[in-house]
Amino acid sequence: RLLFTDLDGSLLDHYSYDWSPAVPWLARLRELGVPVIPVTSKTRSEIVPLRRELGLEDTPFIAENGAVVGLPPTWCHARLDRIGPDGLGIRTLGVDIGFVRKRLAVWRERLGVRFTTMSEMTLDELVAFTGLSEPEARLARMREGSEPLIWDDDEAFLEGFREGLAGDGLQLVRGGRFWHATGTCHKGSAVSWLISRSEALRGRRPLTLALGDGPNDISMLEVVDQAVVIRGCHGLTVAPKQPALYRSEATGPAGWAEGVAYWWGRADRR
Ligand code: 2M8
Ligand code: MG
Ligand code: MG
Repeated sequence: RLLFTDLDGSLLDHYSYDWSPAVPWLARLRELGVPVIPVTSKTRSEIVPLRRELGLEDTPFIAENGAVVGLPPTWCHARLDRIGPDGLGIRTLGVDIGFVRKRLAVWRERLGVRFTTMSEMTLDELVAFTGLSEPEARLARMREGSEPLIWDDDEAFLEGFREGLAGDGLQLVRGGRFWHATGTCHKGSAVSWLISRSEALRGRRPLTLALGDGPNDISMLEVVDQAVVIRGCHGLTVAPKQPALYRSEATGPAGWAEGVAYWWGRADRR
């Protein structure tokens, strides 16, 4: 079995980033040997210390909405992956951040639309807007394949902006507080890639569960066997194409624990 999870608003509380209601399930899944795989908008630099705190240092992770995949040694393919000095294999499935930023500037100029990218915000502004601490905000700015932005213009102009970016092979996905400009990979494509990797390494297809609260989670909720929409502050209005879907009553990490218990809490549901 494999469990894929969004972080902000799902495993972590949207406001406080606390995960204590999920701790008993994290411990249980660890005992059972079920990898809990973060799939997030966060950067690799943010995830590396966070997964240590969460006790997830042996499991893979997907950063920046599918642009970056981190693989611990047991998930690496000796011939295919380049393994870093920290023992972590890194796969980039997206496009270079320099290209993303360049094209954002071009379309802003051409269409005359207004938005603020994360790299244009001061550290103080970012801290105030996200509630992250200053050191955490620094790590959030170390982007490799996606740029978060705040739309300061009429929603009606979003469509034209989207079309412009699409011509460059870029897309815009909605996270919690930000829009994220990335390549054509998304959470779903990166999750599918990891499922295939697991199958190649272990010789059989795992049973998969995914949990998320935002529009950028829909693609991953659709490629797994079982899914949970966590009740959120931004309200997921689009329904994922997923017959095995549970919607939690509780929000954040309490909803996360509720969703895991719904699918995997009783032996007859496995
Ligand atoms: C951004 O991601 C969240 C999650 O969906 C959002 O869009 O609101 C990212 O920039 C991430 O790197 C950062 O940690 C987070 C902080 O709230 O915001
Ligand atoms: Mg979220
Ligand atoms: Mg997220």
